[in-house]
Amino acid sequence: MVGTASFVQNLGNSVKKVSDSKSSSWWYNHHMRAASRAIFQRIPLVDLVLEVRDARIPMSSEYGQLRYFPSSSRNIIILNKMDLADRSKTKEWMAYFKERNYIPYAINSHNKDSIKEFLNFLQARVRDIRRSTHSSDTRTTTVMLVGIPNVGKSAFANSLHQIGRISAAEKGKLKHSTVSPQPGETKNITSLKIASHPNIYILDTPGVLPPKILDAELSAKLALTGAVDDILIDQSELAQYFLSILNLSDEYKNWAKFSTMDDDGAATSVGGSSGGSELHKKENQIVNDHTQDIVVQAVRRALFDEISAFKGNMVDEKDMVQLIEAQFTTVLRKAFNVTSNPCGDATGMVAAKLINLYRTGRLGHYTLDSLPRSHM
Ligand SMILES: Nc1nc2c(ncn2[C@@H]2O[C@H](COP(=O)(O)OP(=O)(O)O)[C@@H](O)[C@H]2O)c(=O)[nH]1
Ligand SMILES: [Mg+2]
Repeated sequence: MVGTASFVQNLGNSVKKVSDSKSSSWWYNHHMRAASRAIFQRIPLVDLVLEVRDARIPMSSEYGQLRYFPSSSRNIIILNKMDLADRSKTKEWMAYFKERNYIPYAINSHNKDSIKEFLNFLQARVRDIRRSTHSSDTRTTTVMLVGIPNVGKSAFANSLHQIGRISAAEKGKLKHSTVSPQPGETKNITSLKIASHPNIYILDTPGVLPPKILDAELSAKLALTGAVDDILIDQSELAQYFLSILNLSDEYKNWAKFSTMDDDGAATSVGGSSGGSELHKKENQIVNDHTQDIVVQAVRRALFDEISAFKGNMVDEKDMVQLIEAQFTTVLRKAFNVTSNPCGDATGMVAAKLINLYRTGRLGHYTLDSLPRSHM
C-alpha cells in the first residue's frame, strides 16, 4: 500500500463514490463513451498503437481497452512524465515490461532530446513493420495514441509534431492538440504529421477512464496524478494522501540543506533517488529561474524540520494522522503564507498549493505503483 491506509481509503472511497454515482455526468460522460467507441473501432486499422501511461503509475494507468487487442508487437507502452517518477523505479518497470514481451519506452514530453530519441526509435520500428508486411516505401503509416486522461498524450503528440522531420510549411503554426492540466480537454481525434518520406501521422485521442473503479487504492492514485477531474475530489483528502506518501518516503531527506536546524551536514550524508551535487545544481538553477521557488524552499524546509523532529512512529496510523494534522493546519499554512481568515478556505488553499507543487515535481519523485512481489 502506498501511503497510509486511512488516507488511501478516505480518498479512494470518495473517488469510487463519484464513479459509482449514476448521476455523475462528469465521470464517464458522453464524450468519453463516444471517444471510447471511436478509439476501439480504429485500433485494428492503425499500424501502431502507443499506449501512453503515467510513469508514476505504470500499472494503474493502463488503458483497459487494449486487453482486447493483445498483439504486443504493434503496441508500445510509453511511460510519460518520467521526470516526475523515481528514476530507479522506472528502470525496474521497464525491465518488468520487457520480460513480459511488451515494448516499453520512458519519455519526458517536455524534453526535446527525449522526443528526438523516441522519434528515431519509432522510425526504425516503422521500417521493421514495413519490411515484415512488405509494404511499399511510400505508404503512409498511422500511429495512434491512447490512454487515460491527463497522462500527456496531447503534449507528446505536439512535441513529436514540432520535432519531427517535416517541412516548415507542414508544421502548422495553428495546428496543435490542446494540452491542459485539467483532464478531459481533448474532445476529438486529431491527426498530426510527425515524419516525411515516408509519412507518419499520429492520431491524438481523448482520454478514457474505466466506467467504474472498484479499487480504493487505484482510485486514490489516479486522483493524485491528475487523471480524475479535481472538481470531483476533496482537495484536502488528496493533499493528505500525498503527505502520507511523502512522510513515509526518503525524499524529504534531500531537503536537509534548506533546514534551519543545526543538522551537521546531513545534506551530504543522506541518500535518495537524486545525487547530492546534481540536485544542488538543479536547485540553484530553479532558484534563479522562478521567484516561486522561495515558497518551494520554505515548504521543503518546513516539512524537513517537522518530519525530522517527529518522535512518533510513522507506521502507526494514529501517529501519522497526528503528524499530518500538524503539517496541514500549522506548518504548511505558515510556509505557504496562508492566513486563516473566516471567509477564506485556508485548508483548501493549502491543499491546492501543495498538490500543485507535487504535480510539477517540486516536492520530489514518487512512483506510486510497486512491482508485483514475485518480481522484486
Ligand atoms: N512534468 C511533465 N508534465 C507533462 C509531461 N507531459 C505532459 N505533461 C503535463 O501534463 C498535463 C496533461 O497533459 P495533456 O497533454 O493535456 O494530457 P492528455 O489529457 O493525456 O492529452 C499538462 O499540464 C502537461 O503540461 C511530461 O512528460 N512531464
Ligand atoms: Mg489530450
